[in-house]
Amino acid sequence: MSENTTTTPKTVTRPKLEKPKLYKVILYNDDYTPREFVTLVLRAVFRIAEETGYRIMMTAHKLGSCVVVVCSKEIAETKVTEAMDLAKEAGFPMLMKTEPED
Ligand code: TYC
Repeated sequence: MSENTTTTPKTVTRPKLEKPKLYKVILYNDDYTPREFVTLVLRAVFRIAEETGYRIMMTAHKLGSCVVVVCSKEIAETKVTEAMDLAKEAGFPMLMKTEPED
């Protein structure tokens, strides 16, 4: 048999790349934050159009909570901090939380 045969590998191994985890931003209803303020914050912080923001706000108002966006952990946490800082400054108890997507 020849000494200089070349062999082709039968299998190719690729390193498994972890899919980045996604996080939900959830808006919770309360009895004190004005509807207009919630809609305004959704527009200012999440760049959500007024009509969509109104629908998200009304869903939280009626059902108790609503998913605002799904994004990376870092963006979700930054946006929640920005939104809740605005609420705190204005003296409203508006609550948002991040939660890993299942
Ligand atoms: N429930 C509030 C009101 O009637 C409005 C509201 C909606 C507050 C959604 C928070 O996440 C919220 N003024």
